[in-house]
Amino acid sequence: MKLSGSLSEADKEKASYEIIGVPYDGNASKKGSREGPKAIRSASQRLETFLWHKKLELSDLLYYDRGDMKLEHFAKEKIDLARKKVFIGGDHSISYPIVKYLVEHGEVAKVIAIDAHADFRDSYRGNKFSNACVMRRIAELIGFENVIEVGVRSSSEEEYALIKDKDKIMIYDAGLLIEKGVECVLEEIGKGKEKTYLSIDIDVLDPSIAPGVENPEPCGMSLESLISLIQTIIKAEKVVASDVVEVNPRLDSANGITSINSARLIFEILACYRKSDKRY
Ligand SMILES: [Mn+2]
Repeated sequence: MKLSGSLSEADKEKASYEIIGVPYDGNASKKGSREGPKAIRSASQRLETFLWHKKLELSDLLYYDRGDMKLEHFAKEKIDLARKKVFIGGDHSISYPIVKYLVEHGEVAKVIAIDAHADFRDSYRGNKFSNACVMRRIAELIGFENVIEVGVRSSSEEEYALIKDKDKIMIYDAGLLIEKGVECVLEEIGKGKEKTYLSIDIDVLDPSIAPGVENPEPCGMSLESLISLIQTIIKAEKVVASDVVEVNPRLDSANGITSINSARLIFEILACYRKSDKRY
């Protein structure tokens, strides 16, 4: 099953954007996010392909869902870099090999993470590549000054001590977004010309609307605020790829609301790509 609105196999050459599932949860403590891509594709079928608020038909966005990729392929295979991408996780650890691949191919120099958690542990339960360490590994790879975290409302004291230094990591935490509104990120975002990767951990949403996650964190964002934040970022930055990670269907409510909200979020990302695309 493809994401709703995807071009058919026969028409894939027309695609401006590409969807890739990464069904991997090897670095999560609670397994199940490997089922995320399948659940999100299935949930997307339950939504209309006409986005009412934008008066936009999804099939007009010209994207192709190429199916799933194994994580190890990011080290071995050649990935077509001509099209902007959305990766569907998978636990958050998938962002590191993807970013590493894109950095090594000159496609990414900056990473913006939208997440309830800082994910800045050096190691978690003996695993340096745990989903709890992913932003630390990315910061070590691209430089701490090239990482921006948005929506954070949880970390250990040790992580906080490391990242509170403003010269190291720019953070717009959950409190700041509520106090100043999501547009406050424009103080920092959109100033450079670097190609950017946007990583979205679905647990940034409030657990009441995204219960299907490994680490639900109270007092999260509304879907409307998150969409508005993503629109602000994609309008201002040169975002070449995004991911939506940490959807765990095994922990979701019976109506699959976490997958439904994630499918909708992916539609919104694609619509933002199209809007910021000078070809249209
Ligand atoms: Mn998280």
